[in-house]
Amino acid sequence: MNETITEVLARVPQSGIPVVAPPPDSERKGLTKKELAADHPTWCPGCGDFSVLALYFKLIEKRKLTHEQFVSIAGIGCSSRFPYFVQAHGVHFIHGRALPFASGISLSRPDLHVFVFGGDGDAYSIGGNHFSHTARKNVKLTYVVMDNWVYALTKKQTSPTSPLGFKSKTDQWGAVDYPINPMKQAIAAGATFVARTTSTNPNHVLAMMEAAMDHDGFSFIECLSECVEFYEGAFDAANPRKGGMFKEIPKDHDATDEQAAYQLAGTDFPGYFGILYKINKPTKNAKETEINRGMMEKVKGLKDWQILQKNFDRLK
Ligand SMILES: Cc1ncc(C[n+]2csc(CCOP(=O)(O)OP(=O)(O)O)c2C)c(N)n1
Ligand code: SF4
Ligand SMILES: [Mg+2]
Repeated sequence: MNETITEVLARVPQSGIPVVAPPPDSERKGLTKKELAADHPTWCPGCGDFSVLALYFKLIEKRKLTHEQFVSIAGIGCSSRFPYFVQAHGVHFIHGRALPFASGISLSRPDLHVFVFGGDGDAYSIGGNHFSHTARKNVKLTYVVMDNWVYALTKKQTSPTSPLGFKSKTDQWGAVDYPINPMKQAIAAGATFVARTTSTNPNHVLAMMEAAMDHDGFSFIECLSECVEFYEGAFDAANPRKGGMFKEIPKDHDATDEQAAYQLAGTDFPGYFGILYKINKPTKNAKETEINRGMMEKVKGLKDWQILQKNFDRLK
């Protein structure tokens, strides 16, 4: 009996793709923070991005990952310089295009942990469309957006998350455009894991990264990360050391409830921190693996040129 594509896809196991990379060879040791630290980061002293980098090293060390098990990818921006500072496989790609590049890696090497880093401009302006589409496709990767509410590398322009009234080189009299809400956008686009954290709370950043890495699907972390040069004090209200408040998501929040997650995401700044939304649904990786498996079955025993010939014959 011929199955429809929907029937085929319905058979795709949710865990069709390994959630974690295969364990390293017993002789291989996991990387240490010391081994991972590359050149001296060129960020300004006090930049929030240092904390995210240090916690990424901690994550790799804690999970005993080796070079062949993960990759770090970024677009362009101060935050996107990230892969330069990680002594491991990585790519510093085009502004706003880190996600499509990372998707290609994830789909062709689903055994890898694919981590993508970037800023609010990279993610929500020039890369805004890729953000929505990667989320809806549920490509298995972790996207950490280091949001400083400004274009920092290019020296202070208004970003999509800059609040109303923010004075910048592009809004000398104060920003007039309403800022976006990244968590709401991610939920609406179909992301299956949406979390929010802040670089001033290291334990929380690490916990979010660990949970994201273990999620079988598109995991998104909105991480507040202060630009001390062009938006000093932006997140003081979320930092208890600066007289602010760090409120974790209420314990009784049901992270599978889309409406509840959307509502929490809309809470006025400083809002809530933690996992707002998390559901399981088949990844693009799992679906494509299944399609590939089916195709391989059909062409079993044929030589490459015969498969090619078959394809061209079909196009006639
Ligand atoms: C196609 C293209 N357009 C514009 C730029 C200039 N540019 C480089 S980084 C950047 C914004 C970076 O802001 P964000 O992503 O928030 O990173 P941050 O520097 O704040 O960490 C812009 C507009 C570019 N490099 N490429
Ligand atoms: S300009 Fe801002 S975001 Fe860029 S390195 Fe300096 S503090 Fe960090
Ligand atoms: Mg920015």
